[in-house]
Amino acid sequence: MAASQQRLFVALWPDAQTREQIAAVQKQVMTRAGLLDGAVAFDNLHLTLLFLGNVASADIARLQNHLSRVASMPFHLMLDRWGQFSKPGILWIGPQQTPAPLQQLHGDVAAACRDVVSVRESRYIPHVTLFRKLQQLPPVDAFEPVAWLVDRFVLVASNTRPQGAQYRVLQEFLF
Ligand code: 2AM
Repeated sequence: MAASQQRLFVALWPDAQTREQIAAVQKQVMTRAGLLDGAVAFDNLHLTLLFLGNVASADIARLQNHLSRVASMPFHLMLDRWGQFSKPGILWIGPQQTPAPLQQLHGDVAAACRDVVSVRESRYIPHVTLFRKLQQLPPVDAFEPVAWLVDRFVLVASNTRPQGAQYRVLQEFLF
């Protein structure tokens, strides 16, 4: 029987080369700080555009339809700064300056989703989480900025399990 609802989010999903570069930054911290736990799994690395939470399965096709109307030009995104959310021990990398097309895309995705599901307003901080649930945030060094050519976004279903989240890309939306 199909689940009556799914936990969803909209994200930028790194291409293979960008994913490797992000993972290299993650590895650099692990090696230097001797971290054993908390690293986000390689396949799960992503940048959230909008977290939707639980969405009724019956609404997903309509959501996909609305998202397919979101347009953008491809744009460059430079991941060149560290950031942290100290409460859940999150360490991330993100852009020093949010490119205008990314801010626009976030707004357009939110507007498209709002027609179908309720979307909470909060300040958008674009980031790729590298580590979660760290007891102590490790010292971080300068890193080789990751240059990402963004030409699509994805709708993702998240299955939270005790051994970690499992993500499944439901649809890719090319610009
Ligand atoms: P995070 O990387 O900072 O944890 C899937 O859970 C994605 O949605 C993650 O990238 C997560 O961001 C993001 N997200 C945003 N708000 C969330 C929330 N309230 N609960 C869970 N994930 C959230």
